[in-house]
Amino acid sequence: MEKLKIGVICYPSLGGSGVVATELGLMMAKRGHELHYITSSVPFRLLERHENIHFHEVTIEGYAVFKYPPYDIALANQIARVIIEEELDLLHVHYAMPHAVSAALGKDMAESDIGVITTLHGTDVTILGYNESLRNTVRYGINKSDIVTAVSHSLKEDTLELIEPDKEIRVIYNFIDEKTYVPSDPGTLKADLGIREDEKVLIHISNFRAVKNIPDVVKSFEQIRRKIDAKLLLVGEGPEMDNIRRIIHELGIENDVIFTGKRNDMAELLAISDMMFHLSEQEAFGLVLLEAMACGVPSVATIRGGIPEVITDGENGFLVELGDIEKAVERAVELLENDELRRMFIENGLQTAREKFHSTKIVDEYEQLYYEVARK
Ligand code: GMT
Repeated sequence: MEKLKIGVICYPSLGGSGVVATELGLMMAKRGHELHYITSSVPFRLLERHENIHFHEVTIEGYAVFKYPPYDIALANQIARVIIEEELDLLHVHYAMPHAVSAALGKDMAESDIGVITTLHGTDVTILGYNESLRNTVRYGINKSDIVTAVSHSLKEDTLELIEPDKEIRVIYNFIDEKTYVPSDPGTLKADLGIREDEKVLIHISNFRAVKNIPDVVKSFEQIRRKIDAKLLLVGEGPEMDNIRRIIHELGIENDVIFTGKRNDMAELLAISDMMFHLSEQEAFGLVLLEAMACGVPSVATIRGGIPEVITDGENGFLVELGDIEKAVERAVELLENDELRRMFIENGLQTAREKFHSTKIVDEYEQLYYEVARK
């Protein structure tokens, strides 16, 4: 098959969409395609370099004259330049806002007929879709794309309902790199973090946005630790940090909660964890749930958005209603105390990750779309 030159537009900072865009690019590069990332900085997971991966930084010069630096325009300008100079075959855009709009503008500026695939990841629809002034812009970005994908059926349905686009939406699930996310030997990490061997470890990984509903994680944990010796690992950082620290202080559980900050050793952190706690208000997919599953860590999570497409309640994890702290505590204690149940969830979870979300299958699906829109 012909090797393609693919322009990738994504958010380079902490977040599942950047992770998926990066892992997908690395796997495509290994298949011989040439990837051109057009972003404001090197995507944070692009640690593993590959000769087929190139980076084109978006910079904004002379922004002091503007009240708001026009990033979207600068991005469009860079997209146009890269389309022409690198003779790209297609663009893969992650996140409708503003990337799909910048891609449409960049394509127009380049006077190009290049194919555009937009992948919807979540809050570009589930939060911005409620914003009257942005909904039309999201719809425009979607309608200007040749192919639109969503990371779950739930997100597809939300998009059709909230945005009412003229486009068909195809579902392609997220995936993880199975070489990185495997059950592994925890080494001394537990002791290094000051956790006793006999203590259970609950882990929450996110970008600490309000939508992650971390107060419920912390409040539930306070009740769980009354019954079980445990520590809570909070991995990542973001806008809710101060609020969460305040709640932890009010609950008097500072000594049992460990903030790790941003980390790249997710598999190692998961290796010392007994349970993933994820009580989001909104979640199009929940990539960290799949990462945990592949590492043999079962989750207690909310029945929201695409989460039930990843976790089947009572089979490979537990699902609870948003805000039902009592149930979340009950389920977490059950999972942490019942070894037989845990073993069953772990086995089923590993199987789900291997079969339903296998990277080869998902990367094949994207590759097929790439050939469908590529310039002939
Ligand atoms: O969850 C976030 O705040 C980050 C956001 C992103 O931009 O990466 O995540 C979204 O995309 C991920 C990858 O497809 C999904 O796993 C997350 O569920 C989705 N987040 C939300 O829908 C809130």
